[in-house]
Amino acid sequence: MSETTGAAPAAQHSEAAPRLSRLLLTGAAGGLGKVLRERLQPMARVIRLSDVAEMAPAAGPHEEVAPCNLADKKAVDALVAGCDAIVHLGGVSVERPFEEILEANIRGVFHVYEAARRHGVKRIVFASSNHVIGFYKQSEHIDAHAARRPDGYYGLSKSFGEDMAQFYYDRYGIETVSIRIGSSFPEPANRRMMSTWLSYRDLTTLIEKSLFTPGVKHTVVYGASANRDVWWDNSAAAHLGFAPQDSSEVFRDKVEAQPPVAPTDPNAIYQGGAFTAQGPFGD
Ligand code: NAI
Ligand code: 15L
Repeated sequence: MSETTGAAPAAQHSEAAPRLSRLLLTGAAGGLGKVLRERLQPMARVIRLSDVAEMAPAAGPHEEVAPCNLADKKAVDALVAGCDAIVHLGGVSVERPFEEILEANIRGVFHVYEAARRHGVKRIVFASSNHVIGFYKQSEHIDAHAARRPDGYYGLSKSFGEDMAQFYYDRYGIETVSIRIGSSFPEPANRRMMSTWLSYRDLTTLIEKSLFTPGVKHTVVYGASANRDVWWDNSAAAHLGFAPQDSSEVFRDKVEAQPPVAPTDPNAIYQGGAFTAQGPFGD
């Protein structure tokens, strides 16, 4: 059965004790953060919600709010203290001038890994993005070993984050699953997203697998639902056992009722769609 709305099911603390004591969720005030804070609740006794933006709704049971700018190294160090795993969603999530990306995403991810090293956190789930490989054509099928082809400064920052994850595994044994999220919204907004869509239910499952599968080292996995025309092969991440349950197919009639996209439009050519044509900035 497909999940067609963004509404979260009621989260419940089951009879079994949650597997984590304190889970840090960065970017918790953002689009995915708002959805995940409830869905991840059964996995941790407490979820520490962090963002530079105001947290709404305010903390509920099993939640605590810790405002933090990821660009502030000391603040991130204090943020991570006392946590046993991190789901790192925080940062600039679209293409922007390099200086903005540098602070939130590049310095930010360094600060998160340094704090994890200092405080003994051994598992991170990194919200990477399809924009790490955005310059592949939609006619190409790739796996996690394909050379990266970032489609902008944002994609570059996620590529850097994946390298950071690999380095901190090789040097310090901190394990990460980098999820190259496609398009995680209540429903696909356009034809391109018919391929890239990731339902909230499948995202939640993938994060759970990423947190609790033993021995992931640094795994790169594509985050897409079981869509008809998916471009990504997840065989290199088979050990996660991720089997998406949803498909964009239930939205096909609605999406295909939209005006056609010109064959020369980046949205019809590249996996990264319009991101491949944004910028330059500040000329
Ligand atoms: P979002 O933009 O709604 O949320 C990001 C959050 O990060 C915001 O609440 C923002 O205030 C916070 N943030 C930005 N700069 C910060 C800083 N310097 N310090 C602390 N917090 C800061 O994005 P969304 O859609 O929720 O995505 C979450 C993560 O997943 C992002 O890392 C994004 O790049 C990634 N992602 C999301 C996709 C999607 O389809 N929603 C697709 C691919 C990747
Ligand atoms: C992303 O990385 C963005 O964070 C999200 O807002 C969408 O634009 C998504 O990619 C996408 O490619 O659809």
